[in-house]
Amino acid sequence: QTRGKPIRCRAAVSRKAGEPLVMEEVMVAPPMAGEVRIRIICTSLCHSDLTFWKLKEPPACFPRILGHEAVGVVESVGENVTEVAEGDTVLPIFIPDCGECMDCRSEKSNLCSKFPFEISPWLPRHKSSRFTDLKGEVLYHFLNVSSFSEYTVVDIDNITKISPAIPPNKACLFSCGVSTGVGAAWRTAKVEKGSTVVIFGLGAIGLAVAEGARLCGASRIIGVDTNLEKFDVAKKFGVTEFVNPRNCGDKPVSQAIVEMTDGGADYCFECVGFASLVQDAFASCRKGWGKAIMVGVDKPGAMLNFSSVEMLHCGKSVMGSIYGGLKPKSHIPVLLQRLVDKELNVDNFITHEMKFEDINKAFDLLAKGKSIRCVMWM
Ligand code: CXF
Ligand code: ZN
Repeated sequence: QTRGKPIRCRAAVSRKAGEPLVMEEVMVAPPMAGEVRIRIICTSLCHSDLTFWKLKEPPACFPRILGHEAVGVVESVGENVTEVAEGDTVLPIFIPDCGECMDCRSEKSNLCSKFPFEISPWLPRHKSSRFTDLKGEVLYHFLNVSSFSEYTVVDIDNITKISPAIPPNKACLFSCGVSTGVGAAWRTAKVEKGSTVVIFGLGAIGLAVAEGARLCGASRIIGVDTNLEKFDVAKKFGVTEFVNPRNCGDKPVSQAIVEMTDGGADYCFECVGFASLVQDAFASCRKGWGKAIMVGVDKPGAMLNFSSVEMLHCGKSVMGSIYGGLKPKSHIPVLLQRLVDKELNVDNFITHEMKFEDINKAFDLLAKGKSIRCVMWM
């Protein structure tokens, strides 16, 4: 019985920016009120883990346990937790869904105001860490999840219960990447049947947008990327046409897209994380109804630059999308049902699987752009 006691287990600790993670024994305290301690079954690597591993300035902090795409089993629950019980299979999800605040009660938002999203080193409710190393030094949390550990503690508002029948290597992808992209098409943009969609950046998130757009019945899915190798892969995800901005001659890429689409696309997604590309996405949208959706994460302080007259006269919109606009507790079960019904396909996202202890190899593969998703088994 481990309930109520600290657990000693293995974790991959990020001790210094950009340096290999250190596989070490750590102590994981029991969950406090409103928290859940979970045993991680498997975890995958998202580009945001890499971003915060490399980052030298705040909000970076070390030593930290990164990781936020995972699936696990509840080991024990803190006081006042009734929604899940020991043995339940759960997805930890970085954005909270308290179900009670004005935003969580609204269908229109996924931005909880009880625990506003922030990249904090602490668990949101008690503003403290459940991790220490064997010397007693505090290890910081990451994105409310910290899944690069055999056990972690997560707030109940960041937990979605799922069916144990779903293969864990597929389930874990819904913690972040797949949901972010599919949701951006389904919930944020609300792509309709017959739409023309343009995706800037064919990494994991862009490919997930393609899967979401396909699911919504888009007729044309145009992928934009400077890396030609991405095009072969993207075909498997339903991307029907390609544009390489370096092959557009003197034309800006948006002009090439406007010409291809006879006036502009219905929905254009920025999935790279360059503020300047949001302008290209916006310029590629059709006047009157086109929507540019920001999915990529640029550096803090990056600004968008639009002419106000152009904005006023064109009738287009720009939208931000975090976690694909999905409400974890109500929308993830819907997406997982579509996976079970074989409407949604995530097999092609999993390019690598390995043991958790090989995590530094997984970092290397993603940093070199050789993997889409690498699932690591505990
Ligand atoms: C991102 C979303 C925007 C802030 C940083 C983390 N989410 C997951 O990868
Ligand atoms: Zn992520």
